[in-house]
Amino acid sequence: MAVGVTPPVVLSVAGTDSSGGAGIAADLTTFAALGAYGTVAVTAVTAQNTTGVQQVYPLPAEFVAQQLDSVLNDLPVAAVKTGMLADPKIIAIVGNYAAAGKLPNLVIDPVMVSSTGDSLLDHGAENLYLELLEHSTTTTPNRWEAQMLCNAGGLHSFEALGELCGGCLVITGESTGIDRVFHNKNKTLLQGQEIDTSNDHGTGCTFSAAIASNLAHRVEPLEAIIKAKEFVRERIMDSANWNIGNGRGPVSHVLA
Ligand code: PXL
Repeated sequence: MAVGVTPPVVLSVAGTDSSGGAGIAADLTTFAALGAYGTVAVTAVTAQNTTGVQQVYPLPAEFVAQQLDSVLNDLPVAAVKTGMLADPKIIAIVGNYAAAGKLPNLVIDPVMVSSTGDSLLDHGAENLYLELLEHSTTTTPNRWEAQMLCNAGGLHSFEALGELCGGCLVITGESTGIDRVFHNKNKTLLQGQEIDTSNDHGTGCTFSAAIASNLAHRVEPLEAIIKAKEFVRERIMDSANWNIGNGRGPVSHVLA
């Protein structure tokens, strides 16, 4: 067997999902599938399954900071993605690290609600996200999250939100399978097809983790987004007929 080359390191700042489909589990498997080495700073532990979120236990913000220090002080992190940040103090901590330039190629998935409709962010914390977005390379809200961010910031259009973001803004799922990207005052529509499945638990996490992996491999942001969208489409197709749990099942991350 040939000796391997060192993979780029990606950091996931996100919550756990006991059902294994979203959050840290989705991120680490996606990083592995795309040839990146995954590290984590856990923000919250959730008790959930495919039918819903039963309980959320945010970790102390200082402990999230300690995990960030432990990873960043040793490993050569090439890209970072944030998922569920759970509470305002954790968003503020991540914002401080981003402002200090410690979070390279930052992909922000502004997680607010789960695919089952359960809240994953303290109410009122949306406006703290707006400061964090200035430091992002790519931000990946779905259209409801994009609307909540606009409402929190008194922004009257998705274009205005795009201008506030540091890099690309991708608004996912605006209509069947189509995503809209705002970048440098340009707008690009990414076409897609609707896939007939209820197995979509964790697709948002997989998408942002794939973008971060591609950025870590030095792919340019727009291309990183396009490739990630194709990756997610393939993964959803692969698990479209899986039967795991009674609710919205997970997507396949690594099996081909
Ligand atoms: O898909 C959003 C998300 C992110 N992070 C965690 C989650 C979920 C959805 O369930 O559980 C931990």
